[in-house]
Amino acid sequence: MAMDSDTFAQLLDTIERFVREKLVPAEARIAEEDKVPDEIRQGMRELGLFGLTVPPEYGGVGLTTTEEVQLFFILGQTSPAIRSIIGTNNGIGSQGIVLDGTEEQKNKYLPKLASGQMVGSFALTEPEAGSDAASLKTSARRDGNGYVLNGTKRFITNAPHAGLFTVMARTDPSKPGSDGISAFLVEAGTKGLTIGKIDKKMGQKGAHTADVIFEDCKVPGEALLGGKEGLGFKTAMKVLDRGRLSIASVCVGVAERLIRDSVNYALERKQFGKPIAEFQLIQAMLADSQTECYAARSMVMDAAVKRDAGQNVSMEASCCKYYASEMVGRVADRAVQIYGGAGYIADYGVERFYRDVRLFRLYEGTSQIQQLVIARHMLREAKHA
Ligand code: COS
Repeated sequence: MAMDSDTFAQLLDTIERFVREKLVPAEARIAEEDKVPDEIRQGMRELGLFGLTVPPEYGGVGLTTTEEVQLFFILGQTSPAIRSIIGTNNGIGSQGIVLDGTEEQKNKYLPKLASGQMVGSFALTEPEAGSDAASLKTSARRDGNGYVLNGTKRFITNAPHAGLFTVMARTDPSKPGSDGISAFLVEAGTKGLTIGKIDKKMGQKGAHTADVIFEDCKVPGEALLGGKEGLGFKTAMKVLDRGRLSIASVCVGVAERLIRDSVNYALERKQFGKPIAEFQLIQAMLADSQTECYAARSMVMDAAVKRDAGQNVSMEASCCKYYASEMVGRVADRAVQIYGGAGYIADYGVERFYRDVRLFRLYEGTSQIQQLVIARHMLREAKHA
């Protein structure tokens, strides 16, 4: 249920202040040290930011999708790595349980994820199964009342910090596609589960990914998400529908930040005897960024409203993720151009965003996968018309 508008406005106000006063000043240090300081994690816990999308009956804030995207328009206005700290608990690391978990699984894990006491992680990708997620090879062989997992998951966000993994594994080897896949809730520390070394990434320093390796990792029968085999792929796809909208809203937030910084820089920086903001070629870049960002924001709001009204927004979520992630790439590129030489120098921070936003076009489905999902929906609808 939506919050009353005053309470929600207050929440947005608090987040806006937190971003401005605590997060933006810490950006350079986080990138330098490749670590989000404990006091920021704690501040995020105190503000309830780990449980924004977890229903209130399990200790979360229970934001509607419309509220969530508005919040991320604001929380996105800082280094994406900071958002990533709470990203999995609000998105792919909790939503499988919210959507398809048994009551027991919800009661056991959601309060811990909502409070930030436990970090949730989503283990779908494998060395040889990225875009083609349904070809995953990690196996879950039945063993007595439980299962034994074997396989390697790759580039798993927040894996080094996670207390719980939603793991997609094949329970039925006779079915090579999506039907044979089930989802499991596997706790960190389970014998046979190890985490690889932290990946060295192009950007988003402070947010960590790593391999998650299962070697004869035995889990109890209760670890099967929803208590039913064969539903894991569908759960993953539903989780990604919401995740993609959320990523799109973060892209809008980052773009708004970069546009603001670009405008301020253009007003300050003087060349040929006047601020560069007075030159029409600079104005054209600002106008293009603003127009595209506004388009992405409107798309995200429209899809969120539709989702809250109970409509299937798989296609819209892909449209939003596709457009917004490509848009923020162009906005970041123009920001570097407006800053000129300074845009290439680390002290100004713009080059860091330029690298950070590159990931948005890759994770939770590449731009090409979004195109494919969009086109499939269009063709399916046309066939059924
Ligand atoms: N919601 C619910 N069910 C869905 C769904 C969705 N959004 N998308 C697909 N499904 C269902 C389909 O309806 C189908 O069910 P039936 O067999 O009962 O008809 C089943 O899942 C398989 O779907 P599909 O045939 O479309 O699967 P494909 O193997 O062709 O793959 C893509 C679909 C490519 C879209 C999928 O693999 C994908 O999204 N890949 C990218 C993965 C990704 O984002 N990885 C990022 C890592 S996670 S951070």
